[in-house]
Amino acid sequence: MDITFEAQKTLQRLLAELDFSQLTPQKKSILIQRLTNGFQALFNQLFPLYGQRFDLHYHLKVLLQSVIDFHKKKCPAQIKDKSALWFESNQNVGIAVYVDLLADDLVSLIEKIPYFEALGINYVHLMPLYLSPEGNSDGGYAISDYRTVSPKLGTNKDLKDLASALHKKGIRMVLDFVFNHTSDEHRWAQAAKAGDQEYQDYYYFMDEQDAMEYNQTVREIFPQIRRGSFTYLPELDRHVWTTFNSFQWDLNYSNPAVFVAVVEEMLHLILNGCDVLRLDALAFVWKEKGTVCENLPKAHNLIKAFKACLDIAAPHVVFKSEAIVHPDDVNKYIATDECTLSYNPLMMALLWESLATRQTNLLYQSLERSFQIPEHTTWVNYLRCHDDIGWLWDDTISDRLGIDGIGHRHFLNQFYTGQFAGSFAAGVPFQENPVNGDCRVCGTLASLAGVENAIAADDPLLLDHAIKRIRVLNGINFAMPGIPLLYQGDDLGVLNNNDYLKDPTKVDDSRWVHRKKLTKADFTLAEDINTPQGKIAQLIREMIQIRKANDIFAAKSFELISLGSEHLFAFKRQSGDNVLLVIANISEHHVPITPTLDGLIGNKTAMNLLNNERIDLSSFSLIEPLDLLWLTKA
Ligand code: OTU
Repeated sequence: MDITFEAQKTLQRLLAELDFSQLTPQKKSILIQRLTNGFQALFNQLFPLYGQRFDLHYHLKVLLQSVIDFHKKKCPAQIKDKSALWFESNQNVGIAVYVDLLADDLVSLIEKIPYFEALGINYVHLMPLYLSPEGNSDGGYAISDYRTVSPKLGTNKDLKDLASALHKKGIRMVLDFVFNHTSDEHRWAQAAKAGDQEYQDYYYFMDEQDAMEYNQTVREIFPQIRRGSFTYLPELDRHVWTTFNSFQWDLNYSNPAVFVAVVEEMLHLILNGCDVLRLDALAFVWKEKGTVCENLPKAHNLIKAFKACLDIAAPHVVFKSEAIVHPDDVNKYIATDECTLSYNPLMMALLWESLATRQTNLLYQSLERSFQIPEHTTWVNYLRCHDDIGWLWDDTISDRLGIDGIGHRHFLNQFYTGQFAGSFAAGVPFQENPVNGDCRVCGTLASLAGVENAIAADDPLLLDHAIKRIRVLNGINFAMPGIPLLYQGDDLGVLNNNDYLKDPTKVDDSRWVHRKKLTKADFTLAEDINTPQGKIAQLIREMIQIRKANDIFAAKSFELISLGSEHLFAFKRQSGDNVLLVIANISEHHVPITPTLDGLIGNKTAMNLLNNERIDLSSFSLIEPLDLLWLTKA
């Protein structure tokens, strides 16, 4: 079969059947142009998924009609900067916030825009804000209606107004696209529960035997909530696939009607005015019996098909991948025809790993293998987010370094939950697996880096170290190629918060320890430079300003540099004659460097951008404890 010929033939037939009326002639011609350019890519991805379906033509017609109808609707004012490669700029600095934890609702969040501006933020990820079940909704990741904003946060109009207000200030809005599952209160799930066969086919309903077979090869994500990946529905005597909580039902993408329906929901999200869609839990979207049901090749066909729809319907929007999986699998989602942006969970986890071990070998070796991604795609670099930290690295690399993967992960969990003698960290375990002992870690940046324990011990040296650790981590994060992403409260040095233990809907989910309602007091504390919080807030603000003021932070050429010590991490960025050499000492000791730096910088003197000090490189050979340098030519 000639797939190009088939695609063109199908498109010609569809164009004759589709209803373009009500579109202005200009919109119609743009859309036909995009369809002509983009249909092949869509067809190429859908054919392997649904080519055997007798009704594929019907589904394609419904799909494209939805794209046409989308163009009849009005979007909020777009951002002025129309550069297609905006994500490569050093002006980008992001933050992830819960609407009701930073403000109260969408209307009051508009009042926080000056705070974003003062911090230098131009990319705001609003955590899920759609209608979701009362009580536990997995922090909003169980969606009951993609088209309706949660009434607790406001109205759809409020969200559009917020998008316009952000855009006016040059700030991009990021929304979640939670397409692996819906809540069990979504109208599709309700219909399925009521016995509607059409909607039961939207999910994975099966008998016990089948569920047991799948469970044999599928990883457990929330083992403390429930064993296995299924939830029994007594009223139907069926098991439904629930990778996460029992109220989050996985969508069945082997059914083309689900793909089409979810594209329609995606277009509704875009009507709110977002610039980036964060693809939640994308590793799980395709399932096949006898496999791990994660990162399967057809998951990529499916995501590329969504992307092809996006390119036809709303090419100004890009996808961000949220794959918290093996690094090789993380990278497979990153491509100009799949996800333009991706979280960088490998660097995040290994920065914490190196702080604990005071060794950077695993970080170096892992980034050497995985940091390079295709041209015109970008990492989103972060230190903390709303989720736990999982120790995901490639074990062939740790093996090569003589590190036992299982033992080392156990050590890291002990270390970051403060059970390892001498640990500086005050984290909390998350989802300990009773069978294999797996566990992840929660906590705010400040608490994990040692601020909480240092304050409790009233020890100025420990506190100094903790703040320097935060400086080192941020200094790497803000200087690596990619978009640095802050997590709400970490810019204010907020500590862990135990209020969730009193809330029955949150007590079983320790991620709430780092999801604190930010109060006036948190902001006031961060304004006082004599407090640890004030020092943290200031160092982060300064780094952002320096990053934005120097084009070198947009340089594409990137190289990891070894300075001859396992306690150091260094890298170099270069653009023409312009050089940035970043050196971080992740230990509490003075560390000598073996090579002289003038060769690396291409000059006898350097300037440390962080304090404007000139350094004579011929005599510079010692890095201070937990120090961080951003060196350029003086
Ligand atoms: C995501 O994370 C979200 O970030 C979580 O907040 C949600 O609970 C979850 O999906 C369900 O919507 O298991 O612990 O990549 O690690 O997708 C976090 C695999 C999660 C998972 C990730 C998921």
